[in-house]
Amino acid sequence: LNFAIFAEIYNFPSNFVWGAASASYQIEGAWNVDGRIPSIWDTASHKNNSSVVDGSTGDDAAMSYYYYEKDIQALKDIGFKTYRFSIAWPRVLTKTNQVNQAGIDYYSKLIDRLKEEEIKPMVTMYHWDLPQYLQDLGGWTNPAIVKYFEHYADTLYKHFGDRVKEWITFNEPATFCDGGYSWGWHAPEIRTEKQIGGYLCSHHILLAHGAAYHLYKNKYFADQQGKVGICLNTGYSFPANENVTDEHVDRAMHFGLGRYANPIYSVDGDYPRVMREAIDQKSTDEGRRWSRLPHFTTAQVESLHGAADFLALNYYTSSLIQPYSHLGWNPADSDSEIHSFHDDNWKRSSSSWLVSVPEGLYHLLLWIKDNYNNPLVYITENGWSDLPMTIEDDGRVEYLREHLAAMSRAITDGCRVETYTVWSLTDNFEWMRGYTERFGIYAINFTDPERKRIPKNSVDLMKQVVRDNFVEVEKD
Ligand code: PNW
Repeated sequence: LNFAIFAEIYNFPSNFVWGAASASYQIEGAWNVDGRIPSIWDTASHKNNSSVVDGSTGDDAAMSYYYYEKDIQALKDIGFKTYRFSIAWPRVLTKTNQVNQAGIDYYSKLIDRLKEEEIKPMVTMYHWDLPQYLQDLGGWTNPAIVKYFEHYADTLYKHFGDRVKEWITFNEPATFCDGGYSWGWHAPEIRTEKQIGGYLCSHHILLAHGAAYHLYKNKYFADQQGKVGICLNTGYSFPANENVTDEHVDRAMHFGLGRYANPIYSVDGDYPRVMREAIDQKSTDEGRRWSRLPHFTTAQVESLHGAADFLALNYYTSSLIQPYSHLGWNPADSDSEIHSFHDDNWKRSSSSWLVSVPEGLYHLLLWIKDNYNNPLVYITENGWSDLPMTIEDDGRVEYLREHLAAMSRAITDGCRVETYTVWSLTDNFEWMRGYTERFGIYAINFTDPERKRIPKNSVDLMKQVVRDNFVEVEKD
């Protein structure tokens, strides 16, 4: 049986950039060496009865602090031209906001080595490892943090901006703001009533992003000529049945993606109107003196509006949606009053939240094009989980094929997607799931002191895609 005969081919533009992604706390290890100060993930994973399911930590992880050459080799073997990694804030600045030279030296070395191999560094400034001393001040719920982040960004531009031309301020605030400050299932594990903490977090994240963006434009752009964006994650919301309208879909999208994207990328700026009105009204009804969703001043709205050179998008999965009003019951206390769930037919990964919906990526990209005036988009994460040491990772191969095909179709339909970095280069510390769920295209046995990077079948797929600039998908 010749596979090619039964395959459809999806092409990519000739200048398309392929790569892989990672994050500091998930891979580096070396948590207490060379002046690194504690982060909220050290606190969460070290405490007694931690919420990490297997009781593990990122203390050693993939040991990329020592074995970064193995990561570079793994990228090189595929032919990847970009590497998205994050810098650990607790490695590069001390508690008194002085430079920690050892931390700077580590990233400088990594960046230089990547450039020698002609792999472009794409740097995330914040992938969830907040210095613990800042959390002790309230973390992202305290407006004072905006200044700390701006100074951190300044430090990164100053030391690395000569070589780094793609900056991502934040990774997935939708995950860590509500996870960390509303529901409490992510570090710093704080629960607050009715998302008050999560809304404060997203508000200050947006202001901190704006500050970092304008700092770059005013102080560094003339010399460094790079781009600054923010990384947002969302699925697409499919109507569960014919009674669910486009308005419901837009409402779900605005409460999810729009909460972060509208202030920066929409035509008018500021939070989505549906969100503003709903939360203000509920806050009044709850007897509050002010809204749970903070307000931007007019100057802040204007300053955030257009404050990005690209949109970094993480896409994993999608949902079916139905408004509460159709259900006649309240499945959850949510401000959007939209219930989302999975179709039983969607293929399941090893992560309970992750089902395969390639069509969602296609619809999401078109929704972004239509709602945000067709911004430049980098897909900075997309990936699939399986069990440890699954080298024959056929589930991932199929997931990646179908999602790359969906991306190709969106590009054909006018979306400006120019880069794709798969999540993740290697197996790593998967947050509260510890080492029980694996996202790498290279496997790691975490009891192996050498942390050998072992190619899974998806490495062969990515080699072929990079070489040919097309992907084949089996026909039904
Ligand atoms: C992302 N969801 O997190 C993160 O950026 C990575 O650090 C992480 O390892 C990866 O995806 C896999 O989990 C997400 O529930 C966490 O939809 C949860 C969701 C999406 C992304």
